[in-house]
Order: sequence, then C-alpha cells, then structure tokens
Amino acid sequence: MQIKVVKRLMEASEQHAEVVRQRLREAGVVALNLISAPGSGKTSLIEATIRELGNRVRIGVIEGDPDTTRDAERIARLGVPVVQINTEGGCHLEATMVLRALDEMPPNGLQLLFIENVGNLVCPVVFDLGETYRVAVASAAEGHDKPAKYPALFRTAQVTVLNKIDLIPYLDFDEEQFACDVRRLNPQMPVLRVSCRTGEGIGEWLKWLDEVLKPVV
Ligand SMILES: Nc1nc2c(ncn2[C@@H]2O[C@H](COP(=O)(O)OP(=O)(O)O)[C@@H](O)[C@H]2O)c(=O)[nH]1
Ligand SMILES: [Mg+2]
Repeated sequence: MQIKVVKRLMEASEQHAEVVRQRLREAGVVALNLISAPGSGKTSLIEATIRELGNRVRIGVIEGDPDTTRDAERIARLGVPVVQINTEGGCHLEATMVLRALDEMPPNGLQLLFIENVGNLVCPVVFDLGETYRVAVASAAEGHDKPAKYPALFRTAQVTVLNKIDLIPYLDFDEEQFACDVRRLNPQMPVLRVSCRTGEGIGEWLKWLDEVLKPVV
C-alpha cells in the first residue's frame, strides 16, 4: 500500500502571504507584524505611534485577538481605520485572515499598516503574514529570559521593542542578560527601550519608523 504523505502543509499559507505582500507593495504600504506575549504593550505602542505620527503618516490597523473588539475600539477612538480579526480561540493570525481584513480596509492610501498579532510568543512566529517587517515586543514585566526561551521570534524579527522600562526599578529584570541573549540570536537587530507609559524611548522607535517609511513617505 502506498502511504500518501502531505508535504508542505504551510504552502497555501505561504501563497496567501505572497498575495498580501504583493497587494501591500502595489499600494505602497509598509506593514508591521507585532508579535508578543499578551499584555506586553502592542496596542499601547500602536496608540503611542498614532499620537505621534498620525497627523503626517496615513496609518491603518488590523487587530488580532481570540475574542472581543476591545483593541479595535481603542484604535478607533484615535480616528484611525481599523479592522478587528477574531480568531475564535485561534492562537495566531494567518495571511488569509489578513487578506479578508484588507478587503474590509483597502490598503490604497495608507502608508503604514500595523498588524497586531494574537498575544503569543510561539505560534504567530511560524506564520508569514506578508508583512514588510516583524516587530518583537517584549516587556520588562515578563522577565529577561524570554529571548532565550522563545528564540524563534527574536531570530526572525527585524527589531525588538523592550517596553515598560519604567517598571525596571521595581523588578529583577536583568537588562544586560536580555540584550546579550537578543544579540546572540540576532546580532544586527536593534533593541529599542521604550515606555509607552512615560514616553521614554518613543523617539528612538519613531526614528526607526522614519527609516523604514522612507520609501513611502
Ligand atoms: N507601566 C507600564 N504599563 C504599560 C506600558 N505599556 C502598556 N502598559 C500597560 O500594560 C497593559 C497591557 O497593554 P496593551 O497595550 O493592552 O498590551 P497588548 O496585550 O500587548 O496589546 C495595559 O494595562 C497598559 O496600560 C508601559 O510602558 N509601562
Ligand atoms: Mg492588544
């Protein structure tokens, strides 16, 4: 009996990611896929960016969560186009979902698209969404061992944002260990220390954004 083996289960997903990439490229949009644990500050970082750049960069947001429209409501309050994807329990976004969201919010006219992935440090890493850049968001409150324990995210991201640095005085967070582990995994990747609460370091994040937006702004 011949055993059938299904190879490349990811193939369909990869093809959809290419369609997303093509659509975004044609529309001249830079898309950021934000990946982190729940509560690290992805939505807060998007909100801070909209407050700083919203008047000179045309921003759109796709929010991914297992349930609720709470993050989308936070973004909508800032007057930015937003689509919420509910994965109904699913632990990551896939490119097909992004395509459907793009049907609801055509990318034409946008310059910067945030895609906030489902809060999870494992599953979202496996799925290419067709994004231009992958952003790893970590927070000091999670502990310094996350890059070492979840290396795939930090290996595949183009930038790491370390959020909640305002809390470091109250934590046993070892910044040198965090930076050292990230450097070992991805020597060239910038690590930006920010606090969405106090605004510290947001300027460095905006500088990074300015660089990646140069082709479209
Ligand atoms: N102290 C502190 N709290 C923050 C900071 N950024 C976000 N938070 C809080 O952390 C919680 C989770 O933030 P949120 O942006 O919803 O995280 P997400 O789940 O990754 O989107 C909220 O209560 C935020 O107010 C920060 O820089 N410092
Ligand atoms: Mg969120």
